[in-house]
Amino acid sequence: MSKILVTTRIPDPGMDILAAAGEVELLELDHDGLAERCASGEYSVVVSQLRDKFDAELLASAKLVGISNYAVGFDNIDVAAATASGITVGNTPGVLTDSTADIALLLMLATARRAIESDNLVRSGGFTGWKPEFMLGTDVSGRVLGLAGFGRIARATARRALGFGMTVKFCPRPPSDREVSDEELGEFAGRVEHVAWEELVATSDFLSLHVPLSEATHHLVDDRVLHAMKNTAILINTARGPVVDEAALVTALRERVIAGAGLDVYEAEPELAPGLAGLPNTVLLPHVGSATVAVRSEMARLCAENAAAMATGSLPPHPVNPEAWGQAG
Ligand code: 8YV
Repeated sequence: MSKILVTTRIPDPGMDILAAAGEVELLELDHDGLAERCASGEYSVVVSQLRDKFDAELLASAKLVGISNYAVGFDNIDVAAATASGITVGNTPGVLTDSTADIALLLMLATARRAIESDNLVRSGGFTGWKPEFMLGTDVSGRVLGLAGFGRIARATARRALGFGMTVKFCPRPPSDREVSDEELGEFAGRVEHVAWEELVATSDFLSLHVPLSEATHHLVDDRVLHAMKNTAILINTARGPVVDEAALVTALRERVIAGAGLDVYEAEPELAPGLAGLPNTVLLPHVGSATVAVRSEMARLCAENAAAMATGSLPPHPVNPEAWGQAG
């Protein structure tokens, strides 16, 4: 039986499922090492994470049945190239929706109400007494939240924002658009407004990004878009760093083109664009959208179930490209 290669240890519920499915080898590898192992024919499945880049070259020489990504996103994998090589890709949808939407709200509130600045001030002894015009922030209630994207996490964010008394607008596939049926709107029919990307950018008090990273969304928020936003607006990114031109964002924040940003993801993660860390009008988190004990365990279970299925000859329960199944050379 060929082995399962795990590039980063996942929580125990997942490791247990993998161990029951076959021989598991845990190896942290750089890109060349990963390419070499994938081409070796020793492994049927790789359990990967975002750091592992499966580009077209690696995938063309890979002798694998499947890749099980420990993430809902799969922009680290060239899925078309995987499909061409008959390699099925699995992901972990659904289980991190609420935790990531929580982080979007946390970033909105923390940025608007200056939570980190306030916390630093108290800790450093700067709280010398209450004053009427001290640490004033921005309301969330009554403001417009613009959602770029309208998938699971955007909807969970909308649900929360409506609870905070916000007006919610969305553009389902920026920078272009697409139809959204009443059926797809579901519980949101009559409660959220579908607008064009340009309108979303120009009218949002909070612009929150919920799009996958692709060629179409790379630098979706660039200098031009930042200048089209309100100068009182706050940008929230819990999606993928490269959706924002981070250097342009630093300039826009410094020059008060927009008022603030709450970020969980970065363009060259874990590196930050020069100047970003020094800006007071930002809240910066270390990619923790799915970081709760329960969610990471569930992700491990889904990821391991995908890997175990593929390693033992079945279509994974959460395939990204089911058409690749059974096509491995
Ligand atoms: C993970 C994520 O932290 O699921 C995703 O797409 O971005 C996060 O949940 C990360 O992917 C771990 O690999």
